[in-house]
Amino acid sequence: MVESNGNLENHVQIPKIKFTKLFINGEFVDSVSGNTFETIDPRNGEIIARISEGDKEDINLAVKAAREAFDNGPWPRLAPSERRRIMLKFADLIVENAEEIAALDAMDAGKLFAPLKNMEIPSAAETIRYYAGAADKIHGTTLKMSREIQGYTLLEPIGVVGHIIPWNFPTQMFTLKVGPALAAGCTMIVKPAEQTPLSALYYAHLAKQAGVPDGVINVVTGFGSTAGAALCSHMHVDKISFTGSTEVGRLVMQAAALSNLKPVSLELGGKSPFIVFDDVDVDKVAPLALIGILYNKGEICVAGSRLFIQEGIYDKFVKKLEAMAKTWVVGDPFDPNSHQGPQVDKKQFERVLSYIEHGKKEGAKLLTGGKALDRKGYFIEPTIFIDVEDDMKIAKEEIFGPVLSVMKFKTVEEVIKRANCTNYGLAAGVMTNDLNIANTVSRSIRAGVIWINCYFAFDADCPYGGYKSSGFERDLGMEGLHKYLQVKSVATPIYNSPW
Ligand code: TXE
Repeated sequence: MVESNGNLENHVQIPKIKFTKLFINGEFVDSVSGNTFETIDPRNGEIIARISEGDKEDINLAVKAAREAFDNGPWPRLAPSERRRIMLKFADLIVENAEEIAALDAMDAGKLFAPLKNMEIPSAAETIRYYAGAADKIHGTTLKMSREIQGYTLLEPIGVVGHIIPWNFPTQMFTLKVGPALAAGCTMIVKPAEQTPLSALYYAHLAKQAGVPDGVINVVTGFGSTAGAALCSHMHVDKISFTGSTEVGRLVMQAAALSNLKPVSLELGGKSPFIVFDDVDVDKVAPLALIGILYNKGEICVAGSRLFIQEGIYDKFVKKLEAMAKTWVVGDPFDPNSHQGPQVDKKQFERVLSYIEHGKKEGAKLLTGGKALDRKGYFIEPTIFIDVEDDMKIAKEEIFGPVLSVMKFKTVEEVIKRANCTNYGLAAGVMTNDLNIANTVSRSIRAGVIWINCYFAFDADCPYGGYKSSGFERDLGMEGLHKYLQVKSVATPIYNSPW
């Protein structure tokens, strides 16, 4: 690992923070209590800004605004092509402001500035465009129920949606939830993660500028156990779309069940297997395996955190990983040389370090890394454990950091069994040139996304989500739209039809 200490001021202008208040009914407002909380820069632990702390009363106000906008406002009643036009404008504004938004997410979440600006934010705008294109293609079906009865289905917006989003991809999470809900004609309240409130407030401002009517998108910043919980148990919220931890996913479902039985969709944690067979080109696949765990400093639900390598290439592959990890640059996310920034906050930083300690104690062999960087901020060395056993804590639990567990296997049957031996089921990677093995493993792994000879292949059109404790329902693709729609069946008699 190499540490970067580049001179950052030459690279990027750090923006002034413009939006720090709740966004309710088209206005930036203080929280009812007047309370604020600090959002912290993980590069140094310093305060970036104080943000309004929304609580139950603010959620009530936001839901009231969203309810009114849904029940009586223009958005669900607009011609779909008009919704499309406004959404396309919103996407254009995102692209125009990509540099500023990238700087906000980089500062708030410790994410690398360059990939944010050049890839993640443009792709988030594409997600809005994808759903803008879908807005006027939401069709029901016609049903010939019998000679005497004609039927059809209407796809209607589900209503007021609560989106609860995490901190690891503040931009992507905002757009992949807000985009389809807007296209469907819903109104919504977004509760961003307390660690990363900045870009969500910025997006609210851009959406207003694009012409999204007041009350359609509301953003309530604040904590999960207060604002988030109030949203989930609100009687006038029609749906919750949640991305976060499996533990909180359970609470979300419980709150939904105990209030108005609103449907929920959950995208939760993962412990995804990255499986490498003997026949691959090690020089090509090893970099993919490394990126599979270290992208976004391991703070990604689909991280390939369990690396299974077939015995014939195990030693060679491990050597290659070690060599690459030595040149991996950890440092300031604004430095274009950095490959990895700091963990999002002190809590996650300590959590990851405690898993590393567990790995050492459990007897896994440390190949690289294993500690924090000796500097301010929440930086952790890229850490690779080899000779990991399936039942070790580091092989079973989601670490959500730059920590890889490497395991050796012999046969296809064995690796399928071991890969599936987890409560999670979000993603898997299968690296082989043998088509039959690739197809067999893909069919056999109980996970929502399988990548064959690639990893992190995302697209707005490609649904993703989990099996088992990784959650249910899908984000992205047309599946990601349909969860914001209700199906209404309408039937009517036809008299004297000869057909
Ligand atoms: O998640 P939380 P945390 C996993 C990852 C990580 C761990 C803990 O393993 O290390 O979860 O992260 C809101 N009612 N993932 O503690 O608490 C909260 O305010 C309603 C995987 O940050 O689940 C935030 O907006 N909402 C994941 C969101 O839930 C509540 C991404 C996520 O926070 C709430 C993040 C409550 N009672 C963490 N409590 C992924 N799938 O990508 C909290 N929240």
